[in-house]
Amino acid sequence: MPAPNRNAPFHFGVATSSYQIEGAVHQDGRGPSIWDRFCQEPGRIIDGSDGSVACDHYHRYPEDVALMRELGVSAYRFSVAWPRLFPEGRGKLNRAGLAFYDRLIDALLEAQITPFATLYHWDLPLALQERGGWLRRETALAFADYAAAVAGALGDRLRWYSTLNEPWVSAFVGHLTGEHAPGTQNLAAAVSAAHHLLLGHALAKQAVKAQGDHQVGIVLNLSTVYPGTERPEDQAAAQRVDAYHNGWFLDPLLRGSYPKIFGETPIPIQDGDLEEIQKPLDFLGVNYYRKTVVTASESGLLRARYLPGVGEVTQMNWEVSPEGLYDLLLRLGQETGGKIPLYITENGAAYHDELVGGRVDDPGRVHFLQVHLDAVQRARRDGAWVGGYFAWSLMDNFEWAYGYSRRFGIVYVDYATQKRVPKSSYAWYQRYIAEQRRLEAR
Ligand code: IFM
Repeated sequence: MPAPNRNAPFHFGVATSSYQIEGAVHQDGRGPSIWDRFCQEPGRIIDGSDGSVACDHYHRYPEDVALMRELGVSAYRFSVAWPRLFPEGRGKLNRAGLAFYDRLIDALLEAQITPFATLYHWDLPLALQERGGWLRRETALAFADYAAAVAGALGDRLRWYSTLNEPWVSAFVGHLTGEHAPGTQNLAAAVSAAHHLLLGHALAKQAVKAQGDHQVGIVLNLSTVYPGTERPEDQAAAQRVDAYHNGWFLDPLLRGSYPKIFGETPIPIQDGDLEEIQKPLDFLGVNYYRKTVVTASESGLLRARYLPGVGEVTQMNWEVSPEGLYDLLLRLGQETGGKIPLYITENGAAYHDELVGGRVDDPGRVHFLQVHLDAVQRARRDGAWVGGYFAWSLMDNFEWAYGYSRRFGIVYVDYATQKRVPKSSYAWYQRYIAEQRRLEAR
């Protein structure tokens, strides 16, 4: 596959992930994941729900692919569920689980939609967690074996791979704040998990590339961090928070070192790890939702206080801040020397959507998408190399610790009937894509 260049057609797409939409957790030999277990623990999920049925995409994928075809997207970002392929995390490949992705990819290609697969969007096989999960180096090795199996089985049609989705969330929300599976609360554990995730990324990238001429990248959740005032102490606080939210993964990937923000907390680096982790990416996926504004504080791990969003906020209380995306894209262009294409692999918003008379009107989301797409186009005009934009999400789904209480979709899902109802943002995005295609063709 030729390496993408700046003139390659821009992808407009939509994104989802396995545990958030598939359901069918007991079907065709899928093993349990850390999220199946986490959801069973009282108090972890605010509405007490889980992903066992979710959007039933496992059975309804033809309808979902038809929605994408109708929307006019040229790419779909989904994740492969590791426990479907390896119910115990490693060992014998479960062909029945693999067959689902075989069918999905065929349906996408038939609809002229390019599949972009993420290999890990947080659903670690429970069996691996029971042996220590991401705190163990062996999990990174198992991840590489799984990645090789995916590329070996699907690589004749699947060319685009993201190793990890938002490893910052897996490491810090899963192991420091404990709001996500596995629910640990320990800084040393988070730092260890982060390193093993990055090692897993590096080994999986190698393994996928050994299987064919594939494009392999990683997806990070990044946020532009601004100081609340010009005071030097607030600027220093912003730098610390930036090192935590962005630098903790960008620095080892782009520079081969970790930021020095956690004092003596040990990082389980072995000889050669950082060299592997720093090997060039084929693309960098950027998940962007909001900017971050901080001031200095006397307390807390980073001695910073996060300021609440001002102005327009989404249902998550995240401030609508497209300027943060513009600044981020230009910054990443500089940090990568303009040599790596950036893909906005997620961008979107939750709003209080209601189905009224068979319709869902979501002007807030339309506005959100519009201003962020404008920011992307402006950044491109100003020199950022961006290869695509994926709206999060194709449809409402299981929003992790928020259960089904937050709707991010451009398609409404009536969970009682599994009926899909395209929202007005879907119609808006459809018109936007068609218009961009017209402009490109001129
Ligand atoms: O739903 C999540 C997704 O799984 C990862 N990125 C952020 C989204 C919205 O919170």
